[in-house]
Amino acid sequence: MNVALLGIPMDLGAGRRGVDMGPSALRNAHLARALRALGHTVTDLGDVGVALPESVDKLTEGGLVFLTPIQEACRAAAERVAALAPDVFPLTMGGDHSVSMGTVTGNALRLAPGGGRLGLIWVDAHTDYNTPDSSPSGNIHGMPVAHLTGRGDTRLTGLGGGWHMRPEDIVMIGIRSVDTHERELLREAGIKAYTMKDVDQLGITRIHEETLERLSGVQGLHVSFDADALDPAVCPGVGTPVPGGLTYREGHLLMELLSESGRVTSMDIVEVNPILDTHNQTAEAMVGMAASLLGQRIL
Ligand code: 6HN
Ligand code: MN
Ligand code: MN
Ligand code: MN
Repeated sequence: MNVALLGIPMDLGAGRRGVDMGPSALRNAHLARALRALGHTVTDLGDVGVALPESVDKLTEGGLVFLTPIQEACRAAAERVAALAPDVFPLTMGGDHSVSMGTVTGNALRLAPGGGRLGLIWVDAHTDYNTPDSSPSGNIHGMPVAHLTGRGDTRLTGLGGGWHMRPEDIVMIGIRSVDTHERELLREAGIKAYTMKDVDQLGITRIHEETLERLSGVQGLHVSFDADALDPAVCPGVGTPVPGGLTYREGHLLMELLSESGRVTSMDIVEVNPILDTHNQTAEAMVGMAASLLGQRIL
């Protein structure tokens, strides 16, 4: 496969600094080499330009922290991804999770003019379904899924022209932290979310089967993998750690099964924060997840 790496070194959507160094940490953990070893042709497209927080004068607009520079970076990411050939597998590297508003939009626009029917597997401790009104923090990394479905500030819901994600084409896995009003919004929207309780009770195999069954009608499938979905023992280098996450094997099994399905067409790795990490452990774990999704097998 032709894999294109693209970094979006942005920490503007998170409440703290450092996650802008995620793409460097992933490159340093030999992401390209790991994928080449699997037989893929890997092209590193470099990074999308992102404004520095120090150079932005208007910090908060309508309850959204760093709205303008985040909108600009997401638009740039969407354009870069949308321009890639249909047979290329974009592996986009955050950055905080707000980058996925751009990458998911770009991948949908790649499917069809005006945006096709993309399935979204959101692997995360959080549902990231806050709107500007429901958000307790104003941090946009807690809001990307709501905006992708067309809820929230028009400057972020408009990234794909008129295109939006269908809520029924979204499945979340690894969930264990949801804000009060966010929970109501998620229920109203009818988005399927597998909590850690579901992971414990059903197991990854059944969740994988149900997920692909639910997403059987989509044209492409995007995996957005937030490093905080994995347990903080596996991925300590994240800004919003939550105990009780996916084990190392649960993460790999999910990626291995998705890989075997042959249906995944793009991936994000987000929220890797080397400042909070030990010895780049989090980036290394996430390189392993990408390798499993792109065909690495034990035997
Ligand atoms: N992430 N629900 C919290 C908020 O501020 O909206 C945390 C969001 C975390 C987002 O980890 O991608
Ligand atoms: Mn997230
Ligand atoms: Mn998260
Ligand atoms: Mn478990």
